[in-house]
Amino acid sequence: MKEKIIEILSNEELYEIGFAKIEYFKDLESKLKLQKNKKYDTSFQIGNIDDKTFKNENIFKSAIVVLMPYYKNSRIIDKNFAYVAACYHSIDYHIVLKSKLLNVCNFLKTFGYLTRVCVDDNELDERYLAFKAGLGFYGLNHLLINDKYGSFFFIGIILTDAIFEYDKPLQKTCMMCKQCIENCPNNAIKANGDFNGNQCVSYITQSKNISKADEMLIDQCIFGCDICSNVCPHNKHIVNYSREQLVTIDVKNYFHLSNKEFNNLYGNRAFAWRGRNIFERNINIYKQKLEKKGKL
Ligand code: B12
Repeated sequence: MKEKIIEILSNEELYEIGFAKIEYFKDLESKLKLQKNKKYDTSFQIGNIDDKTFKNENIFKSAIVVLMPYYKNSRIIDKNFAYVAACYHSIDYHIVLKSKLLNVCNFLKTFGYLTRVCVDDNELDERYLAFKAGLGFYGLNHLLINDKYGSFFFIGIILTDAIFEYDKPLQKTCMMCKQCIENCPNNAIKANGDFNGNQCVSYITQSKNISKADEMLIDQCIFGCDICSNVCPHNKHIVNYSREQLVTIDVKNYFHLSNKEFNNLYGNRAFAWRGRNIFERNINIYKQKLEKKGKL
């Protein structure tokens, strides 16, 4: 059955596949508790620690975990154009990756197995499940790193009650070069390895109410942040996937869009979930910066 699942996923151009056993993840529990006590959790996290660690009896026995790589060169040299972080350029990965996983679900259902598809919209700790499935190792920047794709990939998961032979986590760490710590613009990545999601510029660009100090952190990349990925040496020599449709915004000639216009233009992009107001607020913050410097 495992071979057939791998074959179905390969036909969808998904090649990094791992199988993890669902059980009570005690080592994760202690890490999540520390994170929570320090108030480093963001408002974007869903579910509680018991859900993430499968502490209670669960109908699912296994997680089939897949990685889908994305285009890594998001940066635009021309300062007159704002852009979004690498993972937001393509057609919404929630839609694309979920649809790629459906054939495996249909296959498992023919044997009477239960399935649930998860892509970034759930209570799971997806990075941890991918780690358990042997697909990568943790970086100091808290991203999961895969030997083939670096950290430029999305994670998709199928939970099922089918039982497999499981993969083992990699016994590896990142190079610990600390480039991510040194280059993080808001000190979100701590020297002791902690990560304060509330300080992450990616979170700030997506948040509704932000302070004047937060505004200072929004720059040419107006949605998400790739700094800790871009400086990571594990991302230097990886294959680049160039099937993306870049989102660039001509700041000088950008005019306010109606909700309908915004949805027509960007409704199928992953950043659209936060709505037009946040998108335009960030463009305006960047525009004002350019104007102040006399560069527009
Ligand atoms: C909320 C969220 C965010 C928040 C908070 C992120 C954070 N680090 O806390 C914000 C908005 C800031 C964010 C930003 C980004 N995100 Co995000 N995000 C999520 C989401 C929805 C939940 C993650 C979460 O809150 N986990 C709980 C926290 C506490 O756990 P954690 O950070 O994973 O780390 C815990 C464990 O993994 C464990 N752990 C850590 N190290 C180790 C080591 C060992 C050995 C072990 C055993 C365990 C362990 O302990 C940690 C607690 O301290 C996930 C999808 C999901 N459901 O998982 C995507 C997800 C993590 N994001 C993703 C992406 C792509 C991004 C961005 C790159 C987007 C961008 N360009 O702006 C940035 C990267 C920022 C960064 N350096 O992490 C990808 C990750 C891809 C990857 N290669 O790792 C995910 C998995 C979405 C997906 N399905 O593809 N994100």
